[in-house]
Amino acid sequence: MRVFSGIQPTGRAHIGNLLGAIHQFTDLQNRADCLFCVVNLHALTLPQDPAALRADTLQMAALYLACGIDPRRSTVFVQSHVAAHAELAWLLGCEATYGELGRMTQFKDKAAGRDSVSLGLFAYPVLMAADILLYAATHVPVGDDQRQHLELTRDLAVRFNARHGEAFVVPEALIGQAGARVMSLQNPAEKMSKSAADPASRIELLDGPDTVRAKIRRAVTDSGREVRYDRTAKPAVANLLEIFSLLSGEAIPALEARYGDSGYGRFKQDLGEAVVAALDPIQRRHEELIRAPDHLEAVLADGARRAAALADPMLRTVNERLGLPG
Ligand code: ATP
Ligand code: LTN
Repeated sequence: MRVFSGIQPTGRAHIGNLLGAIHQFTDLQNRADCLFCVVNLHALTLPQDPAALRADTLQMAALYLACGIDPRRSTVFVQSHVAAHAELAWLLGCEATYGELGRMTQFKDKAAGRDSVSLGLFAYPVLMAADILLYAATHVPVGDDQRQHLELTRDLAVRFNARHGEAFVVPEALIGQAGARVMSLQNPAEKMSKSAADPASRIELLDGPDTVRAKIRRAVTDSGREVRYDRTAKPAVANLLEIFSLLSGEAIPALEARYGDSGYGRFKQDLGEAVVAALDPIQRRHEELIRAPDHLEAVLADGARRAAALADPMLRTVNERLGLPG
């Protein structure tokens, strides 16, 4: 079992990234060969400030470690340190079609309302396919929003193998059940997202205790005052219950039993404290890693070496299949 996944270093990671993606990563590293990447080339698909991107890249790598990814067990690296990602993306881009890329819902969402859309934003899923296929990954843990990109990755692998000869492993998505789709605190019909304009819509992993408490207090709830898990009738409360359960380890029925009739006030207050308690150790470890960046930089340099040692032979095979001289 070879696992690959990536998170963009744009803005601040939030509890959706933690519950949908990173919790799966820390679980998988105990039973699979894992690579976890900070996908900074993907971040360039939307305008970025260079100094902020540099800082956010290190911050995201520090968060991986702070959340429990162990660099002795997993390979942790930065996408732009391994040139093979961009090279394979070009080659796969020659297999992908305009029609299939235009059908990607993430592209349609991110392109909507912009008067100019870059080739990079359009080709985003091709670079993602390159990330995965380079390492012959068998499994890709992601949140529910990445399902369509994984299907495209599989299609590209199958198409390349059929046209040019066997080169790629066809990967499977690993989408957890609980936590795969944490919703916005301000609009339970939208997923919690780094790029949403309103910071009150998400709890960032580095939000201080008072910010966390205030965001939970301000989170929208549904009509009525009963704390009950019902995704259709009570989507906002159901989302808060899921977050509470996943971060505290208590089952949802136990939470319903405790808070069912006591109104939203006490429920939100205790949820705020549960989130603060879950984030505290992550923030302490993150702070230590950022304060002494030598360790982090050494981890990333070693990660890039290990990743390149796997990627380079795959790129040679692909070049060979396509008739590119070695
Ligand atoms: P944006 O919303 O700006 O596109 P993002 O918050 O989705 O950014 P990514 O780096 O694109 O962040 O996602 C990293 C991982 O976190 C992916 O596996 C993604 O599926 C997962 N993820 C993102 N948002 C959520 C969410 N609300 N619930 C569960 N998982 C999520
Ligand atoms: N598109 C992903 C981030 C990403 C990724 C990957 C995830 C880029 N490359 C490879 C898994 C495997 C997202 O979450 N928005």
